[in-house]
Amino acid sequence: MKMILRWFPYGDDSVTLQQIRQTPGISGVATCFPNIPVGEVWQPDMLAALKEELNGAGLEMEVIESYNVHEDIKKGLPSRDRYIENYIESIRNMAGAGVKCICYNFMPALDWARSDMARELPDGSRALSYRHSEVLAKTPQAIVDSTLGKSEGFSLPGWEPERLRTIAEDIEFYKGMDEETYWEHLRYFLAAVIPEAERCGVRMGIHPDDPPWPIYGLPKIICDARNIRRFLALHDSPANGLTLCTGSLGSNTGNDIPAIAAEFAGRIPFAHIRNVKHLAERDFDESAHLSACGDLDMFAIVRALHAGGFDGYVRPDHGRMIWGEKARPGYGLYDRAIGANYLLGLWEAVDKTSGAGGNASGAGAADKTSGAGAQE
Ligand code: DNO
Repeated sequence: MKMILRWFPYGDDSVTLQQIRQTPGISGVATCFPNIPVGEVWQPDMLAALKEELNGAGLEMEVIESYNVHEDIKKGLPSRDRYIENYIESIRNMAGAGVKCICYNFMPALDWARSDMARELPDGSRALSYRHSEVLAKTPQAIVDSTLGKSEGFSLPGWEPERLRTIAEDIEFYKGMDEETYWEHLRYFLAAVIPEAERCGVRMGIHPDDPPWPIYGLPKIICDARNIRRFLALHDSPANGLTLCTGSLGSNTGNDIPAIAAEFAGRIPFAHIRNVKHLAERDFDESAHLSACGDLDMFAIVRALHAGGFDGYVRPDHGRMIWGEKARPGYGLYDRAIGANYLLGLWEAVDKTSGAGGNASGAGAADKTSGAGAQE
């Protein structure tokens, strides 16, 4: 297990690499090029330069999030083959730069959606939140505008302005597509991409739909255990995996997240671990990571991953804005640093009491595993 933080290059982040490096137990970052239009190839020289910057700061660049899938691929248009070729070329280039895991999603038109980017919680902190009726009461364009308007000047992953320009047409387009056709488009993509990823030693981790239920008539497919099972079987390869986003899947109160972690642990290259607090079935706030602050049992999730032999990357997910911090919504330093160390603490406790001897690695963790079982 390696603990990492998400970080955005080219001055597009309020958090510095030194701050990340000084956060105990963090071995590297999950990063991306939000400035490159979706569908273009990520060239070796950009990847090499970014890797050098990160390594120079004492951090690894083994995870890319998000390398987005062009809408034409999701729509199944004839032009998809050209975009798939570009996708594969980028995977090769990433592997050449030492990338081992790529997080992507196959959500139509919209990436994640929230009704409020900075809802004030009772303790005065601010968090992303979702109220189903508020989302449905607004047009998709109004959601896009209010989301982008609350970005504190930073790019928002999955909400690239050039992609969102066609949001209304895209949503119209998908209205005519049934879920089975959408599954077929995903299968087509995997059939082309996964063998190449496998050859390159890269593990792909699809991000679940967020929220994991249909909005605006868009097909949502990566949203529960049954569909994750179907997805993994579409292309049965260790390179075809799931990004376990506990907050996305956990927004659906019917999902048993520790059970999902247990069942799929070996096919999870990357885990985004965060908590959610429901106010109603489809209304939730993103809470602090601690189990006591939300509805998810973080200990049970970490224990299930550990027991399943999880050997991927973990990052704390969206933090709240606390202590007066101003940052990209969900991606400030303080709450994520607290979350990361809470999760590292859980992992250490599970590891030392499991008798398994530990499979932790990552900065600051590598030296702690020896003799773990001996203390029982
Ligand atoms: C939101 C993130 C998502 C995620 C992408 C992966 O903060 O969890 O944008 O990175 O869906 O492609």
